[in-house]
Amino acid sequence: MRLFVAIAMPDAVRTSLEMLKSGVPGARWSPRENMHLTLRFIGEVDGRDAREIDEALAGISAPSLTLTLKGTGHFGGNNPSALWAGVEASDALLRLQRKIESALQRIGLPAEQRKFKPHVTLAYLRGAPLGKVMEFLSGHGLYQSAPFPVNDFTLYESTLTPNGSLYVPMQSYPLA
Ligand code: 2AM
Repeated sequence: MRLFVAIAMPDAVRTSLEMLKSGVPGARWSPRENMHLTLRFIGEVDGRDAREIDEALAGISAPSLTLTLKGTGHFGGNNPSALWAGVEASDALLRLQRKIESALQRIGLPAEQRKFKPHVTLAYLRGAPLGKVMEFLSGHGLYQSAPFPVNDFTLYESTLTPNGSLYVPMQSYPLA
């Protein structure tokens, strides 16, 4: 199974993100139920590893936090591959991400090579005109969600379907 660890977006935040989802031809907008902030992508593991991962995550002790989504951006430079909403800088979020990273390394997962760039993916792009992407970004640069509490994080299973990825929450872990 293909796993990742993420923070699910509260309903009100999903609603605010829904309003961003238009104006870019070639965008495959993320369905409302998929909206999340990835803390750690794990990838393909077997059942035994999944149990170890679950135990490692259950052993994490970290405080609950407050986050605010802020601004929009894209990945892929001049050949945009994704649009996302950004996250206002949060030391508590970075500390949580580091705890998850070290807990997973302790049970033998290879270190994440990519720098952590907190974001909520809004759309994957294929052949979207750069001008439209830039218009989207300048039009939504001031996007900001209300601050929201984060009281847990979740281990998700990602299943590929003909209609895109389906993200199924497997287990949530409370923050203190
Ligand atoms: P994305 O939202 O930027 O696409 C489930 O696929 C989640 O894991 C998504 O949030 C995705 O990030 C992230 N993800 C998928 N593949 C990844 C990879 N190889 N490295 C890091 N994160 C990945």
